[in-house]
Amino acid sequence: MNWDTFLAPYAQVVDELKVKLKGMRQQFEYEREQSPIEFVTGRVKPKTSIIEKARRKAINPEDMREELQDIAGVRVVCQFVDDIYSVVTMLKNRNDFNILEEKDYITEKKESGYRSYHIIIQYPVETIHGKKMVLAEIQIRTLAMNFWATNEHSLNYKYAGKIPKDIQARLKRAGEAAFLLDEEMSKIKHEIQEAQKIFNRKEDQKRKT
Ligand code: 0O2
Repeated sequence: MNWDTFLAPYAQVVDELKVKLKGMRQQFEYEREQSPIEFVTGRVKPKTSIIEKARRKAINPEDMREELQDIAGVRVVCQFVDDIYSVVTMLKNRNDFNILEEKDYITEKKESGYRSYHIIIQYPVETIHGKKMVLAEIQIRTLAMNFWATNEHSLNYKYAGKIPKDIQARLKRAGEAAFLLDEEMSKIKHEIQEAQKIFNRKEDQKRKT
């Protein structure tokens, strides 16, 4: 298989989605409204990870496009938990892709302690051979959930998926602490947003003078 040709439409989806989601954030800024989106990242799954995942899930190479949903992955990071659901609603109202599946790992966290909201979409990409429908995964999570997931991902890499039991237990406790942090911050969301508005106005004035 020619990997460059295989991955090209995925790279295009990631680039296009990043532009669109960052654009949503900018629109909130232009309209002087608090954006539910803090930042957006994206990546195409590396070849070795695709091969490893296909092997682990016993997927035939010719079925990879249909069976592997996260070759193209975009991550939306939010300040507060309810921002996640605002982003989900905004994504559902868009007409430029179809939503195939939603996974709410926030109300139902994973066994590892992982929390995040996943949306699997089917995204139309214009290629030189015509339109191609490409699967992509959008992960939406808070800064605290992202901090936890990034650390857990590093540990999984270090221990090749077999994190020692004592570290696993600590990670679970850290996951609960991160969620408690999210809940506490949600309770003072309006205070924080008021403060951020005042700060932004001051910064704006400084730039103009
Ligand atoms: P990477 O390196 O991020 O690309 P499966 O891999 O079978 O568990 P499935 O069915 O493909 O999962 O879908 P799921 O559960 O929605 O997970 C897809 C992606 O979500 C993962 O991709 C991770 O990015 C993230 N994720 C899911 N569970 C966990 C977790 O317990 N910890 C962390 N840190 N991330 C998680 P990949 O391919 O695993 O990895």
